[in-house]
Amino acid sequence: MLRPVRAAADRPASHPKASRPKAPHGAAPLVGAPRIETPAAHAPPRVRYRPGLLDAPAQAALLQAVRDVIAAAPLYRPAMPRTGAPFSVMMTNAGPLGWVADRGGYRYQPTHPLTGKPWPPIPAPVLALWHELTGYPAPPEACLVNYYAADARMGLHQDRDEQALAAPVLSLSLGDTAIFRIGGTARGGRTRSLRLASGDAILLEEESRLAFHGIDRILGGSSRLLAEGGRFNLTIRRVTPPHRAGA
Ligand code: MD3
Ligand code: FE
Repeated sequence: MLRPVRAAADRPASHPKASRPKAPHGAAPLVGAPRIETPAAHAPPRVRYRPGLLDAPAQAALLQAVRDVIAAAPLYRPAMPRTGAPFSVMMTNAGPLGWVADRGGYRYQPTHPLTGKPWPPIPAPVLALWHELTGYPAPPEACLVNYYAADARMGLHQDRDEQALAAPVLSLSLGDTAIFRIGGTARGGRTRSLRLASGDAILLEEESRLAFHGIDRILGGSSRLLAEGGRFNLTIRRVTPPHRAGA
């Protein structure tokens, strides 16, 4: 299974007003620290990180599966709700449900916003990795494919459009290395960063499931996997609670 780690390279709070004594938690309580905050709400959580999980043949097979998804459901550029400002990241999905963003908001829907067609099925190797790494008692419903050109970013956000918030989220990276940042469940707390390289997997569950996170930048040219350069990230999720097992 995945090994829980804490990443190096802790950073100070990006929000200047967020600095405050840490809430007591874990093995190192601070004497006299305030007891009002939810423990760890301002601290980056543990994440289960498996660097280099996928070897070169597995990365090549997963990349081909991503190409097949894009052939059926082309990458499109989402837009921010209300403002309509374009994302720098391009997206598509596989699975019965796909995550979309447009002026109308963020939501899951069964069809591609431009073609109107159902999303293609989640590729078999992705389903196998979900079951192997999560042990979750139901299949995923959404596999969001993000494509980052070298200048793309994703701002700090929480993923909370899913009803099945007790289910884990699995992320798989292909291509150029990304500088990933993760904080606590409260905006403005401490964050730390982690490099996500081609073939790495990260599993977000429990305390990390509602953590703020984002992609600060892509290290252009750091991988030769994609002929066009850039990075794919697959984010695999359960959206609706399963009927029998606990969601
Ligand atoms: C932490 N994607 O699609 S993957 C996203 O690299 C997203 O494309 C980033 O954040 C990417 O929503 C980060 C790692 C990840 C995925 C889901 C998470 C981290 C997460 C859900 C909760 C907490
Ligand atoms: Fe996210």
